[in-house]
Amino acid sequence: MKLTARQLRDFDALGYLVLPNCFSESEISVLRSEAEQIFDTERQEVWREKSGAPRTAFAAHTYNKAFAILGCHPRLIKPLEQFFGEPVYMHQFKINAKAPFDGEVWQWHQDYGTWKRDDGMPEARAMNISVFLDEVMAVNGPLMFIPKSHKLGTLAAGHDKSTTSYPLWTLDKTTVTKLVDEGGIVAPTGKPGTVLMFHGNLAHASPPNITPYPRKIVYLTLCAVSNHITKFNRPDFIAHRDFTPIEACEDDALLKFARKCRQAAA
Ligand SMILES: O=C(O)CCC(=O)C(=O)O
Repeated sequence: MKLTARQLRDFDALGYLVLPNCFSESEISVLRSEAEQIFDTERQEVWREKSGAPRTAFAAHTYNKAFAILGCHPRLIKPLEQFFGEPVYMHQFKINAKAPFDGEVWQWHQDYGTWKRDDGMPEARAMNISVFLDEVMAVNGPLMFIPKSHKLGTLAAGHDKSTTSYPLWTLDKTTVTKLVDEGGIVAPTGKPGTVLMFHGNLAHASPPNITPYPRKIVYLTLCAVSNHITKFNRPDFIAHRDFTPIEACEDDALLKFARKCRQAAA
């Protein structure tokens, strides 16, 4: 999958790109059911909300076959190789659950703020490319972006270690108000299989999910290999230390895996 000149221009102007219908329901349904099984396990990589509901499963590409395939899927790897003009490695991989009724807030932040301060990533030459496993709606805790905020570099932030179970460098209310005056707020929605890529400096957040609708999203944080991290403060299942360039798998690898799972279950 190659981004068009128009898509690259839109990304540069706004800081994000929505790519609907990237993965079929057959591909997504196997990922969805594997994610649910992972969230049911007690592993150090599965973090929970204060209520005990699942929040994030880190590094599933290292212990689950379906997510290992997704972690090298050409529909995700190729656009970012194209964007950075070089091979990429996996800086972080997470499945965020945003559980029905219990999924908590993600405060306003820029991802690169954390990658720079905690992981010593030299430049904002990494970004999230995410895949919706459930339908993301206006009401079930969608990601909210402040368009154009990626143009302002890395902003001052405070280290929030208390609001949720996951420490984050967050933006204060005055900063967010100024950014929103300029760019407004958008909350991209979409069917399962939608892909969303966003710049490492794009300010974003998500509200709690108080609906019965699940909202699972997988995030691959892909970093240009020459821009690998230099500090190792966080556990390696959160900030990976393997800077090997990812080699993309075949485009139909997930479909073949889904078919095998269906045959095994029949
Ligand atoms: O999944 C979400 O709702 C937010 C995730 C997020 O902001 C992040 O991973 O940086």
